[in-house]
Amino acid sequence: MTLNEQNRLSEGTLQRLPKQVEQPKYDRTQVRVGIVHLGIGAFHRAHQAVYTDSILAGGENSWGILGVSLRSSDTRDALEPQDGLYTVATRDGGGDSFHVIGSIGKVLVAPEDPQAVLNAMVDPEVRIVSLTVTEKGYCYSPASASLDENHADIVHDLAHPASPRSAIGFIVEALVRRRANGTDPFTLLSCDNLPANGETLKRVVTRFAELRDADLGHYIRDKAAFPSTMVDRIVPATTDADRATVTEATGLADAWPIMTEPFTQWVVEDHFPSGRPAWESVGVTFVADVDAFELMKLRLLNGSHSTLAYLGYLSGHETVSDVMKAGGFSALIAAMMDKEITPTLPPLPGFDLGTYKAELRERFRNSALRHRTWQIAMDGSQKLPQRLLNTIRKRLEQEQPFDRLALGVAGWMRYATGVDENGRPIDVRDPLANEIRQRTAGKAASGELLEAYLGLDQIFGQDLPTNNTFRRSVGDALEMLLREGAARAVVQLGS
Ligand code: CS2
Repeated sequence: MTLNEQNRLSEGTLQRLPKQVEQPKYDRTQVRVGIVHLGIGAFHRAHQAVYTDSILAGGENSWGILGVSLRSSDTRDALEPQDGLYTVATRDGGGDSFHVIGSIGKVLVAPEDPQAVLNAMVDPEVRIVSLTVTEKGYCYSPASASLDENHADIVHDLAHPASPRSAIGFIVEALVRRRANGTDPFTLLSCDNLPANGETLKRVVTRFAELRDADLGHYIRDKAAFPSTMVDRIVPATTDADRATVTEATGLADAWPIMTEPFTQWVVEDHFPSGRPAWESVGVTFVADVDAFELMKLRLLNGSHSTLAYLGYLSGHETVSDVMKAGGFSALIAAMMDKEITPTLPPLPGFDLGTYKAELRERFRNSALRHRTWQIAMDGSQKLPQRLLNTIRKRLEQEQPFDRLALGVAGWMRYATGVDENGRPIDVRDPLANEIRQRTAGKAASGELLEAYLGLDQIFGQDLPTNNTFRRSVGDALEMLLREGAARAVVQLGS
């Protein structure tokens, strides 16, 4: 179906939705913006925007979301003609359900008009600025999680603070303007998959502020709140086939629907001095300290995901559910979770970890979701430390083996060389892709490749490259991958 006003999802066509499609039951014209969200991608629209839609439906109308794209105009171009409305399709073996979400009003594209974004962030009614800008959006060095002061966007934003490019630059400039107006800071809510994501955001934001002016650094450190969060929902990139499915089911064309799984979880540190929606009434868990939840999720879910993505891609599988069906993978992941990751996790009293892990593996098997290994494989240099390397550090401390985690790391090393097991090019998307290609060019032996990678201290830090146990374990795994191929290596380590 081609998109035109008559057949497209919008305020004007909502009444045509079949009754099994849920839709906003509140008056959207009465909703006021209370949250500015930076990085209005699919994950935010499947997660925080859905919880907030339920808040608006419950009558709290001062928590509408204004979305900001920091780079491309795609999301705005898709959602603006739809009055911000979009469909969330929830899929599993039991069939699909559809829900039109109305919590996002306007979407701004930062590079087109940075002042409009700053004006929105300065509005005293805005009490929360939330972020899903992915790991690389924090402009930090992944191993140390501290601001990369040489990052091109940071250099730019320090030189031109009034017209920033990075999320960090926008946040600090907006806080400066609020302070000048006598408006309290907003609460900063990181919803990215980083350990201690609130602390990390605070570290990079205050460092950036300090570089602008020492007093500003103190002000932000003392006055702004940065609660940490654990976010979880699997959200594959939307395809044209997904658009067709949604159009057929709802009768209305949607330029950017979201496909996701039934599972959703959000655990948040309860520290919002300027107020927050009653998200606990719509399924969000508020806790005093989110760290143990975050480590559990990053190491078990994301660590397994990345391992499945690299080794699965190299074995020729397109989606995570295909990988889970292939020989040895399910056993590898189960053994990695139970034997290597679980002993590194801090205790979570009352939490049933066994059920959590079994559910995770079921979620990976959801074949109604076509979650591509290539999608998860992106940005490995930014993901590896918190997903696999910190777990390995803990295993080293415990003097315990970590062969499967090492195979995951070796899988990334093999993948990021940019050539697959049949000699075909891999489209490696990673901020360090070029540097890696240059370092590894012409190196075929596992020892040489390992050396080339371990020189990347922004990923491996100072400690791992000089640790003999680490070198041996990852070196052996890489050697096995190069000799046997990923599919056979997985079978060998899968018990
Ligand atoms: C995935 C995550 O793309 C990736 O790297 O591991 O996006 C994952 O699907 C989410 O964290 C699930 O909550």
